[in-house]
Amino acid sequence: MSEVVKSDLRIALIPGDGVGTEVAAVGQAVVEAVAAATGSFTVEWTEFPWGCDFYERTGRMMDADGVERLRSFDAIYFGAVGWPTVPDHTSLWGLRLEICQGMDLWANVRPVEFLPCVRRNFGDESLVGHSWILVRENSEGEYSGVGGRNFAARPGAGQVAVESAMFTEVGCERIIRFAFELALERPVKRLIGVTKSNAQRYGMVLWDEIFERVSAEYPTVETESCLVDAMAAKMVLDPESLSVIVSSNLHGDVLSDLGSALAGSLGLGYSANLDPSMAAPSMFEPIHGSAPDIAGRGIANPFGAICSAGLMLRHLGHEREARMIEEAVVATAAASCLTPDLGGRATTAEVQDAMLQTLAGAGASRPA
Ligand code: GGG
Repeated sequence: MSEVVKSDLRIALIPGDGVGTEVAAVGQAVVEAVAAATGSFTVEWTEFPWGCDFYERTGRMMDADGVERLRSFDAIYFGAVGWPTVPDHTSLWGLRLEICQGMDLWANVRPVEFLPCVRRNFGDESLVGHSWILVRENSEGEYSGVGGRNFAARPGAGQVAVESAMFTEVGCERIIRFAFELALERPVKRLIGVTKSNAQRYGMVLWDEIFERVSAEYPTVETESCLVDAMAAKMVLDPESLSVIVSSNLHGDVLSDLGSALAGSLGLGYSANLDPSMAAPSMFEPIHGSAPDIAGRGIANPFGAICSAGLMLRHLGHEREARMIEEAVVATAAASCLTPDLGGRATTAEVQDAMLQTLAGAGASRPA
């Protein structure tokens, strides 16, 4: 994912809703700490107040020209979307999907990592250091928005709703090829293509066929096609065997939540919504939502947001700085500085402090 090195970064910041605002602030502080420690880049942040509060005031989740305004940035750093006062389908379609589909950020990369000292209901210590990458198709499939409702005047007896999944050859091929390229970079060159093509015999069979066709171009990558139900079971029963997984929009959404939960918490999951051509700015965010149950209590897990910031720096060409963030996260976890969802007692602010201290030390010990 490493591309052009830019040393004066212009980042659009969209904290969004609930804990999104809390963890995005930590990610921002971590990026600033890396910039200070290395002197290798500066960041100009432009914050947008979009989200459910904005909706309550304006009737929109973001400004009408929001997508066009975002285009001029190098990247977008996002918190979370959703709040009980706004229907979930309104908030999601009005902001996150509006941005991803509006700019065709078609590759959603969602790593899962097993960190030290984290309380997990699953697996043992041998999983620490292991990682998977879930590659989620991010522009079409079940989230194409094709469908409608009718007969609203017949409530309780005759309403009809149709929700169609749309799979295009271009959409399937580009994400599958992207996943193969990613698998090539991994120590274990293994890729699983996920569908439900026994039950859904059009789009998902097209996906399977394209997966098989593209696989012929990557003879060094070991492949397997797996039904999504079997994939969920494999993640639980055979976690060591997995490397890269590629799936449709809905399946990737679900499997990445499962992956993060298996690794210890949804708060760990991080992601990049990429336009691999770099024509549009890519968007980086933790995979979790706004968590209204813990919002405002100062205990949200910031690791997902922090690691998303690391992915953002890597995407903008700052590989060394991305590694600094990843190493500081592992060190913070290894020191058991963990929020309650991971079995610890630390607050969000304490995790931030530990990260900043580690990064300052890493900067001080770096040769000039
Ligand atoms: N930071 C990610 C976020 O806010 N996710 C909320 C959500 O419901 N996402 C659904 C999706 O990823 O499609």
